[in-house]
Amino acid sequence: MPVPEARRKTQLSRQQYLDLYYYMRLNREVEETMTKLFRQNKIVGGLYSSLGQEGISVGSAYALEKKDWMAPMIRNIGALLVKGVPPRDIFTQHMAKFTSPTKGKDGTSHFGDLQNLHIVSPISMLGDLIPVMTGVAMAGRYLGQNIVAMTWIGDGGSSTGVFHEGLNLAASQRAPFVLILENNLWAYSTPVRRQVPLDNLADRAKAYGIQSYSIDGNDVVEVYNTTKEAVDKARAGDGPILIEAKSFRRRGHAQHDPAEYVPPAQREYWEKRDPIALYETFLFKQKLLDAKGKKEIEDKISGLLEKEREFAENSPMPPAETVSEGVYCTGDDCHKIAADWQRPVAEVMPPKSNVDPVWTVKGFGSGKNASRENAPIHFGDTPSVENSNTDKVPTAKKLAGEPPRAKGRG
Ligand SMILES: Cc1ncc(C[n+]2csc(CCOP(=O)(O)OP(=O)(O)O)c2C)c(N)n1
Ligand SMILES: [Mg+2]
Repeated sequence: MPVPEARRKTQLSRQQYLDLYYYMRLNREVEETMTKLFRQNKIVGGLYSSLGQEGISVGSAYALEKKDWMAPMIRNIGALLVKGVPPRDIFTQHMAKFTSPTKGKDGTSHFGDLQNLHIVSPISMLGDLIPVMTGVAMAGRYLGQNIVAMTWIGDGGSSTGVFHEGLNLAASQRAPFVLILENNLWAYSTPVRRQVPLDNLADRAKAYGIQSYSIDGNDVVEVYNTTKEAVDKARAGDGPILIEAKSFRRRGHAQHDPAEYVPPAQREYWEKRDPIALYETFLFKQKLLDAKGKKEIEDKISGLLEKEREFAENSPMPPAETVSEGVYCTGDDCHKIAADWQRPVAEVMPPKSNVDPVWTVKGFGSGKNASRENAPIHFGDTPSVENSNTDKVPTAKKLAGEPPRAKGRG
């Protein structure tokens, strides 16, 4: 449902309207630059396009505050830009350069920024970010930070088990969490109608008793207004909210996919509804933008991207001797992740427990080291008595109150 223009105009300041335009144009230009780099064989990994879906990434991320958290998926470069990621990080990341956030260890967008921008890295397994970001939302509430967490999911991803588990968890915990469901009509080559028996994917929210909206994803102002309302409600304690933004994936799944399975009439329909062209018409009509202002924005973007692309192209590939570094986290010498406690630690930890820390299972004891009634849950892996560090891993017999055997294994 299109939002009446009167309502649209009262929501944002002139600068904010222009910000939305700037970020949508920047989103498109960053991706266009990467398409060219891909064709020059300079992109190392896969390249996914959000052509025609820029209004969703930009409008939804723009509704977040600086302190809020988000986790983007492959088609959310616009959300990264709005949150403050410089284009050079996106270019260097896709080119696997040593200057990239992952120091050349990834060829797509698997990077985040936990310290400053509050971005959790994408997880490739579709839907897994839903319980993760529910956890972030709950942690923020627990720590009294008054934050909202957001992530995105596709129409295909909304059919994974973890989507439902995650949303149910968020609902039952009333987590301050907003989920944007980008219904772009295709999941790889599968049309949405062949995989979900619903007209509106927002109806999935009914199963969890949470609020939902179904909106036009090609109308950036509608995306922003709806998301802002949802973010405000979630922050106020109304629980999680699902927003289905309807759109269309204008390119193939990734660069390798010509998407010849898409009916031409469908493509034609959506190409006429380009979100940037629609928004530009709106801005001109409302006298929020004119030809001079448009040229200024275009010059700003091309100037910025030229510098950022040059930086990326001139950056070195990772030195060979760093190949094994940073693959597995080795603790503080790898990177420090420490909780940023907003309240005294003692206040947020559970009361000290006097229960033995090993989980015992009554009558479940036939492992290598278990010979009596109760066994630690990993009984097969517990060290033999003479080698065991009894402070750390009590053996089955110790737990059962038996004297340890002198030698050998059972
Ligand atoms: C659990 C899981 N299953 C399959 C895949 C492989 N896969 C990656 S993207 C994709 C299609 C996703 O479609 P959709 O969720 O609609 O998102 P879109 O690509 O349209 O943005 C598939 C099947 C995966 N990454 N994770
Ligand atoms: Mg899809």
